[in-house]
Amino acid sequence: MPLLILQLSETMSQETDNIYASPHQNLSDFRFDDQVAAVFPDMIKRSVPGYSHIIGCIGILAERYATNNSNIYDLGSSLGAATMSMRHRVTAPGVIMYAVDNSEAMLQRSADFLDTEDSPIPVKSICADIAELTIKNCSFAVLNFTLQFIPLDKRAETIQKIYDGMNPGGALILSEKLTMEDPALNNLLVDRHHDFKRANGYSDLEISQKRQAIERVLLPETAQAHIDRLTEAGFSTVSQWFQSFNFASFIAIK
Ligand code: GEK
Repeated sequence: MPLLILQLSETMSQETDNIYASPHQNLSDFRFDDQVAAVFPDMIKRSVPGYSHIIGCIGILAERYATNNSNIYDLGSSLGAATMSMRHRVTAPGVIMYAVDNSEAMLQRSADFLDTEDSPIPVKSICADIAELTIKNCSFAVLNFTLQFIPLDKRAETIQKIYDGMNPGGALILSEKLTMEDPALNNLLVDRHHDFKRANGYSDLEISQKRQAIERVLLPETAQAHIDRLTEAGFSTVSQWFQSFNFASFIAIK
């Protein structure tokens, strides 16, 4: 295992996700509450193909784009895996990192474990809706599987705000679950994603209950919809740099 991923797995909680292992009579919508925060590292690694790879690459990209005395934003930071990856790689002096999430449960745990790290880069944890956040003097921003939880009608203004608060030459990493325009390809990739979850130990019951709980909360869009929105906001270079099944990541450079 690469050193960074090894460190992240060792530092974060090792609790196994079995939230949907037994039948739920009344399935409520998925929420980032304390129960989810407690098992989050296990849940995301077993559910999102390529997650650990993307986290490692976010650190490498942040190192390239961070400029002296600028701000870096991890938007929807959960337990701070991307923040930690960036903190391990960024060398530009005077950088301040902002870990932003609207789940108190996530942010509390993330602050606890980022505090245990010895680093010259300060991290400010902010409990806020990223659609309401002020972004300024930004050299690098991360939306790693977060925009998909923002209501569709708030996504354009959220991306616009990031663009407006970014310095020229800065970059945004946007990772998302996708829906494919071609229905046959979409079914193929959705099924392979479920195979990926089965291969990681989730039962058919867990997969179907999680799917039901999350379908009104996580609203995926096509790759083209993301590319169009980033381009309309003003980013001059927009490119998809990663995909595994129906999970992808984009880079947008101002
Ligand atoms: C990682 N980026 O480990 N404002 C702020 N936070 C939000 C909002 C919002 N409006 N909506 C959702 N969130 C992380 C993984 S998880 C992805 C991101 C997943 C937060 C939510 O509380 C959760 O912590 C995160 O976005 C999404 O690299 O679970 O699939």
